[in-house]
Amino acid sequence: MYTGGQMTRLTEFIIMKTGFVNIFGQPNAGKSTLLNALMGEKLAIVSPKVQTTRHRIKAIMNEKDYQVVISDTPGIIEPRYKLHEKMMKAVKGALEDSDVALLIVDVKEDFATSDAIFAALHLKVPALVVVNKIDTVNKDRIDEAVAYFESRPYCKGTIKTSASTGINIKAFLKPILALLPEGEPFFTGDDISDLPTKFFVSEMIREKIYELLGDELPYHTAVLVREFKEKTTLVKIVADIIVHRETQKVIVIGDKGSMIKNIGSKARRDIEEFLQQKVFLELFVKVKPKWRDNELYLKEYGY
Ligand SMILES: Nc1nc2c(ncn2[C@@H]2O[C@H](COP(=O)(O)OP(=O)(O)OP(=O)(O)O)[C@@H](O)[C@H]2O)c(=O)[nH]1
Ligand SMILES: [Mg+2]
Repeated sequence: MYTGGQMTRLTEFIIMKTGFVNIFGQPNAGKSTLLNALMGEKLAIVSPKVQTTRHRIKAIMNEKDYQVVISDTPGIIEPRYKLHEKMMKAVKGALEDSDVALLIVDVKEDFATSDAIFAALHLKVPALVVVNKIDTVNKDRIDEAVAYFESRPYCKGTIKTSASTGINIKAFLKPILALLPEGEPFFTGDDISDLPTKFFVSEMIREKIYELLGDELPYHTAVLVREFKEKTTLVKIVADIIVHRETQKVIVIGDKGSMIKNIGSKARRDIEEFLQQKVFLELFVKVKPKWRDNELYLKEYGY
């Protein structure tokens, strides 16, 4: 019996572990830091303030034997503005297409609050609890977290990690890959995200606002990239920083423009690193009262 033809064909099948692995948790638990650590690249902005991430950010991890589409999501909160509702819609979207859920907790924080949030997700897919920030506590506290979450009905296992001090990616992915189905890759080519460059540029500017401006102001701010032009020697970018009130505009501009200059030069450095190109960045500040509750503005700013 001749089987040669079939055998050749069989080797063409790509059998790999594939699926959507989505990260959920309270604000500030380290979701974006974890995504960046797994990707080995800064795709999601990070800050010590809560509610930094406002979108679902999909990133694609490609290896010979797996394709994991991993998503960062906004921290789970009770919505107070339309903007928050959009953020929670992004969480819901990620819940719906998860193959595996990564439920992340800051090991320093009280476990019951995260537990209530995770239970309320009513997950239909297997979940692993990521016990994060283990660099900040002693071993007893880590053991306590593991024992607590392993007793919860939604939890298939725990992963202890410190997303900000370095991750062993292979070891981290092992229990996740074990839960993923086999199939064909969802994405071909070598894109590492489904989001456009403009999105990452506006996020890098927003990150500097979180870093440099006081408590409330970042939450009243959006960034809109109005122009993105690739010239021969550099990329010209024009962006608006949107605030609610004139008084906030004054703060963002700063004394003789010192604050906006600082935001601009810090953001420019990150954007140049990201694009691997020289950047000319021009920033403007615009006042749009109550933009967080205005459908039209929210849409315009990418929410
Ligand atoms: N010490 C320590 N800090 C961490 C670790 N992971 C994250 N952080 C810090 O925790 C803060 C919040 O991290 P993010 O990644 O922005 O948290 P997030 O869950 O994405 O927050 P939101 O987007 O607001 O929901 C930042 O200051 C991080 O540097 C960790 O493993 N150890
Ligand atoms: Mg985040």
